[in-house]
Amino acid sequence: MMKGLPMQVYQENYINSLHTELLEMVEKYLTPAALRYHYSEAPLEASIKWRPVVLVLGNYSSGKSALINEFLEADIQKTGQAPTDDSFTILTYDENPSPDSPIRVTEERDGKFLLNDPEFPFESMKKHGQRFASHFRLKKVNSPFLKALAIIDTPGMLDSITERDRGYNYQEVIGDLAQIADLILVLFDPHKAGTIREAHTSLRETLPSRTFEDRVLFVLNRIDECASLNDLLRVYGTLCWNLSQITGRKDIPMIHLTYSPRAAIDSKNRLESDMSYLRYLENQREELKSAVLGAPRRRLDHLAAFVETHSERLSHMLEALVNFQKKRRSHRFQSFLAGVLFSFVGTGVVFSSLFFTGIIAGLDPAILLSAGGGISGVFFLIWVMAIWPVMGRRFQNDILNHLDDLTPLLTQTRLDNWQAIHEKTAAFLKNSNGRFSLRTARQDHETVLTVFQKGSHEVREALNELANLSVNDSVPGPFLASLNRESEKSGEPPFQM
Ligand SMILES: Nc1nc2c(ncn2[C@@H]2O[C@H](COP(=O)(O)OP(=O)(O)O)[C@@H](O)[C@H]2O)c(=O)[nH]1
Ligand SMILES: [Mg+2]
Repeated sequence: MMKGLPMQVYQENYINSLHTELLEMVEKYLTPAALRYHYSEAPLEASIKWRPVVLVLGNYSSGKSALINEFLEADIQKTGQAPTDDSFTILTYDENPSPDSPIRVTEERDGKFLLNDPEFPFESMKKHGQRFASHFRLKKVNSPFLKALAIIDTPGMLDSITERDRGYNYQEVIGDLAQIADLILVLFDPHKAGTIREAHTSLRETLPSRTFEDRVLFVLNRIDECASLNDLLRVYGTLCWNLSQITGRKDIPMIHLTYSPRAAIDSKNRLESDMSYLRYLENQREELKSAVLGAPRRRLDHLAAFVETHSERLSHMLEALVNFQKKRRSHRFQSFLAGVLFSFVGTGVVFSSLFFTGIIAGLDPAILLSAGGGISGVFFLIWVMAIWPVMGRRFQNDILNHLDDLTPLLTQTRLDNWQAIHEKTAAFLKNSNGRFSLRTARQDHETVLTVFQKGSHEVREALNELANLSVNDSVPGPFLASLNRESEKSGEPPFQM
């Protein structure tokens, strides 16, 4: 480690250089092949080269906007009891205002701008249409909290409103944003501690299963509205039960408990209830905050998983294409030979019939030879023009009908990968008519495979090293543990359940 550099700075530099390296790997080695074989329509890095992203989901009025305001330390997002804000808002940093100017929105951009500017990772979301575009915006804010990340505030999920009423497919939008996001907060409030099926389904469907657990954080918000500790525990229990019903798992995911003091100030029932338990949970907001601030670190994991997934899939696709091209080549060679044979046999048949009818008896051998050459040429031409293309088409259809035979699919991982690229492979073979260079495909396969085998390995080692460096990392502890830690500080007996 470099001497004289504070650990924090060293870590930041390490994260930055690893980030740059990973992006370069994608840009230099994966994207050219991905574009060439239509694995992807846009450069692969388009969705991941922007800043780390934190996506905030939850029911309407679960306090998403209020919590974000809490993080930003200013009233940037509108809050209110009724469904107040039906927009997706990207909150990102603006460093231009002088450091001592109050935290505020310094610039606003609308959806059309966001969806068309390649600087942002949202171009692929144009497909969600006009109605979505008009519910999509960006705010630049000079809050230090946003220095290294962007937050996406979302409209709440509404059980009563159908997809059609929104005018765009909410679940698909959430799915696309979730793929860009490095951290996803899913918020609940004590009043509706169970209605998150909509979010969960779209997250489950869009996030690779191995990243779901690392990327999603559950938050029980507005806990100041519980009348007592008992009430809080009841709500917590309900939420755990509902989560396990939805996730289908018995183990309970970690749930952060928090509330927004800014919003709680004007809460009515505050005086009537026994709020003493709240002070044990104050640290939860700080933990949540540092988990959110840890998004750049998560971005690295996200990137590493991204490189791993895409290099693995792309190399599988290339393996199939190389095998296809090899088969096509030997098929073409065989049909060429068949063509030669066909013209020889044809010429032989013509000659022998002419010979037996006596037409060519006594002709000069030189004339016979050139006539033979001409006839076999005509036969070969017939072959090339009429029969060869038919055989080629049959070969192509055969392959397309038995695409699974192109590569061995012996393990579940290979089966899963194949599922993800099967259609792309078929489409590429169909559109290119099988005309692509075997040499280039081989080289591309080698490059992508090296990225998958060596690159991913090196990245994982680097990430481990980074984990070992961690000072007081942002890994948040479970809520009861933090209760106990708090009581240790205050000298009071820890909670017993
Ligand atoms: N008491 C209390 N009220 C909150 C809290 N968070 C939000 N609210 C209030 O709940 C309402 C909905 O909050 P909002 O942030 O707009 O919810 P969103 O729809 O999820 O963005 C607003 O009236 C907020 O003032 C909280 O932690 N405690
Ligand atoms: Mg809101």
